[in-house]
Amino acid sequence: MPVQTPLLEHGHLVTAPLLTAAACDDLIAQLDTVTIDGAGTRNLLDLPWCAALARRLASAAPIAARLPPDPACVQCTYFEKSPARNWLVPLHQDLSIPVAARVDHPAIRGWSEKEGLLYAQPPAEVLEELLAVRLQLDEPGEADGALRVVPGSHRAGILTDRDAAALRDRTGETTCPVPRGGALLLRPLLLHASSKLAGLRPRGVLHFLFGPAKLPLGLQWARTA
Ligand SMILES: O=C(O)CCC(=O)C(=O)O
Repeated sequence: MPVQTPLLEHGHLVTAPLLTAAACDDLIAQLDTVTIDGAGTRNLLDLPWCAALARRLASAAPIAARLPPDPACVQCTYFEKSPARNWLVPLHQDLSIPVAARVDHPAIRGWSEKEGLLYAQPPAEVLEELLAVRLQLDEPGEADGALRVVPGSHRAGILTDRDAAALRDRTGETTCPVPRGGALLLRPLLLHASSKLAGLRPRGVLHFLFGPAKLPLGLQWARTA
């Protein structure tokens, strides 16, 4: 029986550590060999260690209980903030998914290409089935640019920028500190934002996206693990 609360209610949930500090150190060492342009890189699922980690996370109890039947990991992005590579993201929902090929359907919009992969924006019903798992690799600092979310906003459908800001102003934001090796689970439609790092400690996050292995509307995932 899938567990939904409080994810169903608030759209986000922080787990206890799923990985040890030594396992986080190993991942940081692996990531040192990956080229990162800008805020992060999106195509990590091609790497065998990353696909293996995705499968391990999918079987961890707090995550397994919240995945759809027949789940697949469909993307892994590394987001790194450090004093040398500092950035912020304004309030948004994650609307784009990586797909194998273009499908002409009026309900599918926002076609784009990033790092050689094709992305589409499917309707809200498809996005509602997805779960993002953001694994915290570094010891969190006080001023580490943690994600801020607007609780419950994942139930409001796809929002315009204006409606998103109005909902944030009405509801308020919650900051989501995550322990090292723990994960922030969130629904991609949950409004989220993050500030620049204010301290000196880096913040590395592996952002996995899980969904049902099969997509509707003739869409196919670009890759799965
Ligand atoms: O890692 C962050 O601070 C924000 C990343 C982001 O924009 C996202 O997960 O959609």
